[in-house]
Amino acid sequence: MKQKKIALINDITGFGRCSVAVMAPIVAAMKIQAVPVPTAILSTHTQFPVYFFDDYTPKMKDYIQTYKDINLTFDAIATGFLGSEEQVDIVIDFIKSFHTKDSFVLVDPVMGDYGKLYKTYTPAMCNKMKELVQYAEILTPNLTELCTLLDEKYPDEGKISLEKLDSMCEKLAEKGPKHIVVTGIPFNKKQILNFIYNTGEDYQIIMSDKIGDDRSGTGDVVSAIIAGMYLNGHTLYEAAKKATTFVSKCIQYCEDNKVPNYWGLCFEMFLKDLVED
Ligand code: PXL
Repeated sequence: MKQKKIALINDITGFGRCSVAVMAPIVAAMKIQAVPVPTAILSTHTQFPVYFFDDYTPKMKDYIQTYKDINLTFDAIATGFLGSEEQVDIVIDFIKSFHTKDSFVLVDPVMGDYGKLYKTYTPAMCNKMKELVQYAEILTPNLTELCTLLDEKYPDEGKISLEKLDSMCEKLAEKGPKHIVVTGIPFNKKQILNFIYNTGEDYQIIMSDKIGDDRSGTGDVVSAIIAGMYLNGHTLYEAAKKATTFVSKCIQYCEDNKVPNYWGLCFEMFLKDLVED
């Protein structure tokens, strides 16, 4: 079988386990070749009190041009953290150049968490992200991102009904993405809800136990597993199920070993769970 390739358009962050540093090893465990396309280089992610941030926007066109020159092809394109508005246009151009009928685009609209946008996220960037969403076949927002993309208020304490989630996903799907997984929705003090929307089908849900506090980088682990599983021929439900089981195991390990929340998930300990024959 021909080995598959995925373009990871995302930042490279040294410490904190997020983005390419997380996604590349995860898809590699799933026998997929990762091709990073850096959007920014950071020493630590933006949830740390200090971080070095080098916006890679001015370099991206030349970087990507060489892939056009060698006629490189991808089986999937996954986008994550984007650092500037101009960068979104570069990503859209990348998708127009490399997306084929045999490939898919997953957009993780990394914008914020717990009802708040990240520090680097301006209202203009939010509008640009809405533009990018149109090019996604799979979208993996958290509840904050889902609300922001639809200009809706974040619900009090993150409490939201399944019917409301269904209608919000339907509204977002009209803009482009056929498949949406809303990840990590606070359900009650003990559980987390993951909501799966496939256009034209009934919604599905996956519940998982809430273990300790939220941990940064979790969304990147989830989107990598969903992209990899989907690329390997699994359904979105199977992909989301694998992602939630894997994440729970990693978080339990982090809790047991008192790993600080900002250090990301110790996914390295469980990579073998992702290997399929
Ligand atoms: O995990 C999301 C993410 C990715 N990249 C950078 C971040 C964050 C979240 O804070 O700061 C640089």
